[in-house]
Amino acid sequence: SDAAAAPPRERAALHDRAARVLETNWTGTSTVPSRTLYPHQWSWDSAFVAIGSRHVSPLRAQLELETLFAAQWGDGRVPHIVFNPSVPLDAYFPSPDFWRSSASGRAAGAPRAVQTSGIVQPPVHALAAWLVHRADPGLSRSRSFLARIHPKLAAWHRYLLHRRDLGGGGLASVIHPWEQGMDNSPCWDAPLSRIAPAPARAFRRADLEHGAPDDRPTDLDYGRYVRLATDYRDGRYADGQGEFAVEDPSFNALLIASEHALARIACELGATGTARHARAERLTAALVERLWDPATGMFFCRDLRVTDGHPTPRAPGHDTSRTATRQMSPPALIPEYGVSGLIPLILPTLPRHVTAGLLRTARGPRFGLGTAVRLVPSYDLTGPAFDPHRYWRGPAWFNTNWLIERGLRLHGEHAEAERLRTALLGTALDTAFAEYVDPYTGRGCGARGFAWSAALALDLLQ
Ligand code: 9WN
Repeated sequence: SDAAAAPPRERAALHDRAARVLETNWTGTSTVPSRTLYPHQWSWDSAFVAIGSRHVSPLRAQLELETLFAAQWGDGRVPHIVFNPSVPLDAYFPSPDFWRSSASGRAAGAPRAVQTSGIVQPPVHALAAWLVHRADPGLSRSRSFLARIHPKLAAWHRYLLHRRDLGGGGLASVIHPWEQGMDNSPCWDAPLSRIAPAPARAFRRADLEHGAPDDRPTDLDYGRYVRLATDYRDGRYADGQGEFAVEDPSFNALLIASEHALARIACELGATGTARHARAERLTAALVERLWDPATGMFFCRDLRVTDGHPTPRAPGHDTSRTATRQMSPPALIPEYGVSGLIPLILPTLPRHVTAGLLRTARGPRFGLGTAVRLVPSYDLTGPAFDPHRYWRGPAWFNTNWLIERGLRLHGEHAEAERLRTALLGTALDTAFAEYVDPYTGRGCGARGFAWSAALALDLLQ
């Protein structure tokens, strides 16, 4: 169907159905990504949900972010999951008894009142907060929404830029694939291959009760996810010591977009945004310097634990790790074309040759934008690991396509943005807001009634 160009009645139907998904997934204080597969609050999901729910209830959108930030740790990190205590422990793995945030996270300032995970997710929150404010500035001012959330957002960014600059080049690193949000992307295959998996008997996968095994990460992936998370927890969530450390283009592009949003928030609060904008500029330069490959026209992930093809010795601690990695020769870019490498398109001040190169890559055979596919895939259509149904190894996702649509519009590619918007809305309606879809056919995979699919469709309808 062609919902964007559709008559008002179909647009109204799409609006109502999307709003109903958000209503169904609302718990009273936040929104679950899926009632079956993900029954707690997820960090970047909540940011995308707020971006959409602001069109239905600006108050709810504010509460969504406030609930998440109520679980912020003392060191500034925003946990990737905030657990709902009324959900049974076995409904999702890893559960609160795995993370043990209030015990193992004490040194890092984990909250006492709520149970959370100890890793993070992409920092879309300042961008979301700014968009939520703009949906109803009167309500926002009357609740001092920005004034209350601004210091928390600032602490969150401070954590990422100081504690997570593990490469010493100014960018934030992720220390687990779950942090970047594209769990089993082929970009992680090389760095994950060095991780000894936890034995299968050490955990029970609750996801397989709701998702088809062929659409989900493998047991071997899970063994490695569990190993990394266990080591981080047992190290009391101190940063800089783990065997996995990657600088990712999408994670950092979202951080930069959020820095720009924080600048606007600061201005709205009567301060100056100049320093923030300047920092966003410096980060953009670092992103290009460290992750851009001019020869291929793509941003790649940088594996900080490899130098010239050889694993580097593990850094003993945070401060020393910065000096240690700086003295070594530059670590390796991972030559896998994940959609993460296209997300910097959302940045307003990329050098013109970079934007042009990215657009060429997006329209080329690897991503098929405007030619081969309905929606942009999560991974290289021509790559050996491509699988149109397996999670982040090929399927198209609504959040990444929403970001690319935004990037296209930002760079003046209006016709292409409009085509993508139309395809996104049609696919959302046809699949009942699937979690992800086959990029060629648009057939739905994973959960239905997935919150960010509905929320971002609502946003695109405006
Ligand atoms: C692990 C909630 C989350 C998303 C991620 C997506 C998936 C979790 C999982 O679901 O990850 O965090 O159990 O697979 O990959 O992007 O935030 O929707």
